[in-house]
Amino acid sequence: MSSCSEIKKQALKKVKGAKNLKELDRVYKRYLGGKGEVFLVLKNLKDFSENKRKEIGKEINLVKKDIEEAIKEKQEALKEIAINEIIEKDKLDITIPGKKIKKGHLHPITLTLRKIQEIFQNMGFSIIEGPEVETEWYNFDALNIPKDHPARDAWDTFWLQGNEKLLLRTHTSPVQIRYMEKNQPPFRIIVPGRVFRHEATDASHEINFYHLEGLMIDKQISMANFKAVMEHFLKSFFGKKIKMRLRPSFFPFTEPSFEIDISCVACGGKGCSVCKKTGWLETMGAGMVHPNVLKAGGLNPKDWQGFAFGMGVDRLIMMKHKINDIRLFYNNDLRFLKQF
Ligand code: FA5
Repeated sequence: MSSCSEIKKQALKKVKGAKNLKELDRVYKRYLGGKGEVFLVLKNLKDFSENKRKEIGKEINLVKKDIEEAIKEKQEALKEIAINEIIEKDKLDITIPGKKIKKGHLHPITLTLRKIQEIFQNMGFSIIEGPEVETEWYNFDALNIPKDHPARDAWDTFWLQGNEKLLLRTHTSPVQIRYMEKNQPPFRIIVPGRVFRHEATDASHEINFYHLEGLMIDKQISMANFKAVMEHFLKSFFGKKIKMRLRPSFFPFTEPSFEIDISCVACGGKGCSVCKKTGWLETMGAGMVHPNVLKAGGLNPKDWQGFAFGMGVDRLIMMKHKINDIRLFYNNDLRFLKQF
């Protein structure tokens, strides 16, 4: 059995050297536990004479008290260290660069529609929408295309099953009539939207694509006004160097009618494979609104006149970005879409 002073010396040394609470607990058990060193001294007291018993008893109780105090003190210190370690581990380092969140972006058609809308809004045009499911009346009859008229052949139509009179609109022109019915001129509107045609798809034809219609009605709106509006639009969209020309054409809902061409964006008008050596690219149909259309919209052609136009948005983007297949817009191929 070690002497009391030896026990105290060893115990305090071990308390001091304990690196964590677990180690300290082991020290406690060794010296103050049920079968620890202090216990052994107390257990063996009976073997001593009364005087010696008193002396050792007093001494070992003091040793026990000192060890207890030293352990308590060390326990506090180790607890604080442990807490600081946890805080340090969980500490938020605001200087670490954040993780980049992968963001999607708008489809090229949406981006282009927004750009076109902005140009027309700056010229005072309002943006109007219409239904994609139309009646035969708005899509054809009201636009001066009566039943059995050969002009209907120009628009291969998806008729909705079970109802001969409903169809998926083949152009955004029906919104001309819908707007005239509810609004009194003067007005100028554009109508962006999805249209549908029952056609075989190829590099320049889709069955579902986008149109942007335009309509301006007032007392004295002329083709000169149209030319000015269109020239501003095309130069804003394609760039100042673009040249524009009007070419006679036919649409039942305009008289006179014309096609708008721009100088080829690929060769600048010299002639190449993109423009089929003509130097020109077709951008849209247009014309002065036919009196029958004004009448169908509830307006008197003697009081009002104006122009209308309709462009294929997909084809405009194809020209601008030199895209050679319209189907790329609808295939959801990220390699293509990420380029915009
Ligand atoms: C029309 O649809 C007329 N409503 C346009 C118009 C409005 C003329 C107002 C006069 C006044 P067209 O069928 O040509 O016109 O179509 C307009 C444009 O849509 C074309 O110039 C072309 O760029 C685009 N387009 C036509 N068919 C397809 C198709 N299958 N896929 C993609 N674009 C097409």
